[in-house]
Amino acid sequence: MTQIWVVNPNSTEAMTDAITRSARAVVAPGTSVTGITSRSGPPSIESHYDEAMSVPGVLEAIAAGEQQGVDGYVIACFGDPGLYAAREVARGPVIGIAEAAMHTASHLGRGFSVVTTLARTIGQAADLAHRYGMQGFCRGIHACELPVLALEDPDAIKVVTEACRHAVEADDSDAVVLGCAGMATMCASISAELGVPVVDGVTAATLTVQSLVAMGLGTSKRGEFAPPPGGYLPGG
Ligand code: 5HY
Repeated sequence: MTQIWVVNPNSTEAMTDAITRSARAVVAPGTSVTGITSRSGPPSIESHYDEAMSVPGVLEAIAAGEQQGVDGYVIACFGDPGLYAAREVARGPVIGIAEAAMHTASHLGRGFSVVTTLARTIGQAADLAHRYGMQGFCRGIHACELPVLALEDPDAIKVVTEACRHAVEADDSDAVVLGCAGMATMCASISAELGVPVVDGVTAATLTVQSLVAMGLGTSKRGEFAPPPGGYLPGG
């Protein structure tokens, strides 16, 4: 049995539940998905400050997973908070939803648009596209101007769908990357409505972890992602 932990860096349990359902819906028999809610992250992550505050909770979760022999991890927040630090802690693969969604979208067309929550996070998404070598594919980053926790409102899907429609037209893009874990449950509906591939990072990252584990691949411990030399981990 392959054991994947999907770590929600924010502390909102309802969001973890929705994220976990999305991940469980796509994994193969023989893979188990456990949703983990950060014990110390902010209720939602929508600024540099929130992101920094979320990192210790992510690392604590990864450290606990290592003690339980977890095979791989998803960091289920679009800023990929603590991704590289988590790789130092984990033996198996650790994949962020932004990196997974962008890489997946790059296989589906010449260019994609990212649709995120608040405009203030556009710079962070642009930094990530750069960090992952996705500048050549990322044609634009757009905000729907809904805060993360408002995505749970029944009307939110209409707002996000219209933002995606606008993004595809404005950028002349072939695919959309959803810029928040809270949009995971909207993915199929938006794709059907717009007629272009819409990529949710939660499912993309979960299946990437599953594939890497199936190939017997884990985080390289040769250099940068070797265990942290001080050995200090949050929570012990
Ligand atoms: C996320 N925040 O995926 C990010 C997205 C954002 O709490 N989960 C959060 O809005 O930047």
